[in-house]
Amino acid sequence: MRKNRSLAAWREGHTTIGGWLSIGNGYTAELMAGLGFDWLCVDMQHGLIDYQDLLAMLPAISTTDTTPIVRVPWNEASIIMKVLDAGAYGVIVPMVNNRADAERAVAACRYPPDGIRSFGPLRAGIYGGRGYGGQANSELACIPMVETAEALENLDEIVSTPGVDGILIGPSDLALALGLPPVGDTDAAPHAEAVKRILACCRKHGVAAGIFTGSAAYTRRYIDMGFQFISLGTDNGFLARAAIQDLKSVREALPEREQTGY
Ligand code: 3PY
Ligand code: MG
Repeated sequence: MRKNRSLAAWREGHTTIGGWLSIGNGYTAELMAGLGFDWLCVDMQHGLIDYQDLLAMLPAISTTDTTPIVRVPWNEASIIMKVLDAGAYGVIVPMVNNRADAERAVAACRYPPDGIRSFGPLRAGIYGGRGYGGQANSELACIPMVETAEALENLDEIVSTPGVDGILIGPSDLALALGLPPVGDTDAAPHAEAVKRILACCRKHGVAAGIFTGSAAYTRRYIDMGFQFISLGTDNGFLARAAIQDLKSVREALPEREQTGY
């Protein structure tokens, strides 16, 4: 079976940099994959992406060595199994609140006897190649998100759930959980403390710690703290930031009365 390069890097203690895909399009997925991210996450929770889009985006990512990961809309076995069958090598599961939620996510990612995944890896078998059925349980990453008040209370039991390969912090929902505005890249003390606590818990249990960001500055900070998988930014965010910057620079060169546009 094709190796999961990102999961192997986490197991060896390395740091990986990923990107986030919110635009449901094979072309933008291929463009982003060609830029050299270690992994890309196709976001079916908040991204404007449905299953037909996913079927174009995963093969687009497969033109490169970038690891294809999918965030499912919710912790439901049916969609977890369908994205795995389409060739996802990692599944990010939002809003995991307790041990039972984490166990449910893991079970959906693993074939019996380790879990309840049903067999039918239509595209996954092509992408993964020979040996997929026998090796999938140890090659595919199950990544619950910690981003709620309840999850903070049950942190140890979530992180130590057998079969959990990584924990992804959702910083905006975490901010809401702490009574703060939903801003992910924040210096607010309770947020920074919660992030540190989650990271320490992952280290204690030998689980890779990951976090979503919207900036190079926060990505660098989280690399220095020891996070092993960090999302640097989103396709829509990169596009908007570059367009705003260029538009601003040329508008500033116009006569003052034309600077605001027509
Ligand atoms: C969050 O910040 O809550 C996320 O889930 C990132 O997408
Ligand atoms: Mg979230």
